[in-house]
Amino acid sequence: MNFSQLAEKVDQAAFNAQAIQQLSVAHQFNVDESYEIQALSIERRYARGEHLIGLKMGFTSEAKMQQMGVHDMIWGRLTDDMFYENGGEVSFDKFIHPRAEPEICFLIKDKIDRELSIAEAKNHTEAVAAAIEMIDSRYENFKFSLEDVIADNCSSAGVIIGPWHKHNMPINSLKMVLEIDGVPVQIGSSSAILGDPWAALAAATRLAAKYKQEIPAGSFILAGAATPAVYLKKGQAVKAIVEHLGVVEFGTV
Ligand code: OOG
Ligand code: MG
Repeated sequence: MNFSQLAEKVDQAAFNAQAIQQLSVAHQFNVDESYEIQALSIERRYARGEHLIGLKMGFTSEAKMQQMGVHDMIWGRLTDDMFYENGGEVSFDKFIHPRAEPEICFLIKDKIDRELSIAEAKNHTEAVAAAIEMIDSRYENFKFSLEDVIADNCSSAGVIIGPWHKHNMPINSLKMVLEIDGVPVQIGSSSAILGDPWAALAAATRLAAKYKQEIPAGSFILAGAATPAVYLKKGQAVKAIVEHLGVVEFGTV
């Protein structure tokens, strides 16, 4: 199978919410090639009328790397089809086995097309917010290699963003809590994200430049989860509370 056929496989798995075997069981490809497969799978979404709304970083915390057994930073693309309003409902129809994780999101002010330092990245940022990412691996049992998960657009499935705050507000060492039905299920700190969530934004600029993905003005960039992700069920109230950044929440139906 060539890369566009592999891209079609992961894309169809996402589109039909039907899990598939890990690609790496039957096919060999390296990390750069897995980003090619990801780009081709996103092209299929664009062809269906979706558009890019931002990027997400993954495995930027020890907690996430431990949980998934993958030990390298990854990045994926977010499209408008994955966006849900804060306070709204998220229907399970589009998902296979969704999980939620508490995140920090950046709103980009000016287009970025090169690697930026943390200081430069701050200057390109308009605002920061608490967010919840929904991830939904297209692979059976949510199991994958580094190459598999990159090819699968890093399990990207949903993003819900809380109220925006000025970009110059301190975001280090903020307490981050994920609650389900009012019960805290994960508690972490924003400094678990590469020691400083801004470092995740700088890393996003480096990886996006390496793989020739421009970051448009107005994009959202997710810094990566501070805690392990939690499986969701229908009928739950899911909420992240981030110190100083406030609350982001949705219900599953
Ligand atoms: C891959 C996505 C990782 C994060 O925040 O670390 C990620 C996965 O865990 O399925 O989004
Ligand atoms: Mg994430």
